[in-house]
Amino acid sequence: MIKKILIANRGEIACRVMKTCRKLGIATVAVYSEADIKSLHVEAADESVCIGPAAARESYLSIPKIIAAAKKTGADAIHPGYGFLSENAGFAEAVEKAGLIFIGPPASAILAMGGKSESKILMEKAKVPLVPGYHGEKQDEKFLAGEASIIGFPVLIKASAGGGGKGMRIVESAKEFAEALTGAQREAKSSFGNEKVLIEKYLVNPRHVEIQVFADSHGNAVYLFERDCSVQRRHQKVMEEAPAPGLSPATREKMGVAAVAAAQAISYVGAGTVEFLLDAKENFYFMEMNTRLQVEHPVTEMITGLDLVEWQIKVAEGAKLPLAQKDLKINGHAFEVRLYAEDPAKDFLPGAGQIQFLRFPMESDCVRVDTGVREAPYGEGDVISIHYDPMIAKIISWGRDRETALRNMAEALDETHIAGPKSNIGFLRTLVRHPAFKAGKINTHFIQDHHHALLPEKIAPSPEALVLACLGLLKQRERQEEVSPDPWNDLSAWRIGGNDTDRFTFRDETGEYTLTVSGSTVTLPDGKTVQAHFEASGYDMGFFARIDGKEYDAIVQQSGAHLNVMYGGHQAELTYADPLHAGEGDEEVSGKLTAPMPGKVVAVRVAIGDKVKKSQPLIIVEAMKMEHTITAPADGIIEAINANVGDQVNEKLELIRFKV
Ligand code: MV4
Repeated sequence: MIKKILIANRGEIACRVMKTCRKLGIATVAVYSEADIKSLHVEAADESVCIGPAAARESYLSIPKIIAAAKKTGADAIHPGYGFLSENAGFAEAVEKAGLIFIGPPASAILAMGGKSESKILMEKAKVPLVPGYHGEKQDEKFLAGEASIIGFPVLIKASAGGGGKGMRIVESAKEFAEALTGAQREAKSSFGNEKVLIEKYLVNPRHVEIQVFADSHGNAVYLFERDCSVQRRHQKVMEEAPAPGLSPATREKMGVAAVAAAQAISYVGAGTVEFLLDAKENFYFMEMNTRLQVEHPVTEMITGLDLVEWQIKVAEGAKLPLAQKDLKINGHAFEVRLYAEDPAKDFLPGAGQIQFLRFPMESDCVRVDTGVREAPYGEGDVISIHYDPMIAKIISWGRDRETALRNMAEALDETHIAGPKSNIGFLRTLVRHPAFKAGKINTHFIQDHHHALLPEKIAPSPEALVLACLGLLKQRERQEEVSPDPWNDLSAWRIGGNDTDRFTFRDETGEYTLTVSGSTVTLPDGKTVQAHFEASGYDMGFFARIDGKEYDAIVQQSGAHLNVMYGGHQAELTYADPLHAGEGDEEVSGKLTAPMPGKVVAVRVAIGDKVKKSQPLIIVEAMKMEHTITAPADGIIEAINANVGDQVNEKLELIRFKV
């Protein structure tokens, strides 16, 4: 029996594994890098070991450091999570060699599925359907061009060692073949150090449907049905669901049987996923096998009622699978969305930085949140680090049918609020309301095909958002003046300088908006008026508001001149030109100094605790071949430094915390 598990991972997955360990009474050991000292996964573990600097290569990817941490703490097993070392055969081997249990497949199974061409040869033998194509050793241009003609155009050239779409070329006709081959080989060589390619029939609008399989060490294997992960951008999943919408029971069974055959062909043990492409006629073709637990496993848990991490641990202990195929049933429908720190408007550019405000939806039988960060601002606000994946959380919904599950997801997203790093929350809210998505009309080109509906042009802030911004600022002023509030304040109580009217000017990319507040009458930029009132709510940035009789539960978060207005599924980002602090610029004198643009830190001129003079250079960031010097805004003290020389930093990432 396993008594103590070391989790060789961080964040959301580390927290997820610990949840099951707690349930089973298994002790947990977290490992962490210097960037993760204050992370939730460290706090949640029974014990923790620091394994090195922020850079993953020197911490979460260091096999010797992780094994040493397991030895030191007396763990008897290691769970690799996903990403990092989870599909590294050398790691699985090293863990076993150290006399520890690897909670994952045998190294031989990881290796068997490691190469695209090699795995396809094995799958062909096991009678798992493959896309018509050539995946052999011969690589000369004439031969491959001949194969392409036999397959029939369009064909797809793929890097044999590849993944994630790198080294992929669609070829429409024979005359384009030679040039496309040269390009694919060059990209394969530079990305994977190996120019070997394979040729396949190009499927025009396939769906990505994957089967969850489980095998034990006694030769038993089952499938836990499928997940549809077609909604992706840049080969990154954004939304997953189970079961696949519209899939016939007959195809489901055929795919399940094929996936189990794939697992058995490589003597698989543990949790694995067999990925297929599915065409419009429900033909399915093997793509690859992921020899680990996957990010999207919760949707399978929601429709089967099982705990896949619990199964992984039991199988690793040598137990038989808890259930046989005939005992497994699909119950209802589940969705998962991945909340990322990224900017959809900038082609999903990954973001980073300190979370200023974060509220998750209430969890229930129908809503689950898997995350590695804490809600804010109860604490200091966790940091989404530039060193790791920018996923903030996964939000998972369940319903008795697809429509109900999707409605539950839409509501859960409306209850989710985040400020600080830019996030894809607005994009996700739009996605779950898209008519084609609602109708289950999805394939791997969904985001591209519906780009305009999903990523609309920036529109002017709504009147409600502007009024709520005014109320938020007035509420803040009230707190600063420490006036004890009556419920439903008369706004005129917070007038400044004896004027009859307060004037607020906000800006965003769409323009400038000025509102005036006089008593409870707010005049909008277009001259119309509304009646507005507010009442403080439980936490600092939140309040209840009534605008022309309609009620709002709002949050206004402010950092410097930057305002985030969040209310019932809406978010507006505004710049507030504060007349009392005119000329101070965007950054507060005390507070955070942030990167002016994405770039590389080339010098750090100060240390924590240093006393500095106004205008003294603190950090130099190189971007677009120019150096940008960040200087002290006033005489003060350096409280924290969040960057090292050589770090790649994103715009608005907090580099230095500064105190006057
Ligand atoms: C394909 C394909 C169409 N036809 N193979 C993309 C990543 C790589 N793992 C496999 N990929 C694809 N292979 C054939 N023969 C279309 C894709 C593809 C894709 C697959 C799954 C999820 C998203 C995708 C987005 C674009 C292309």
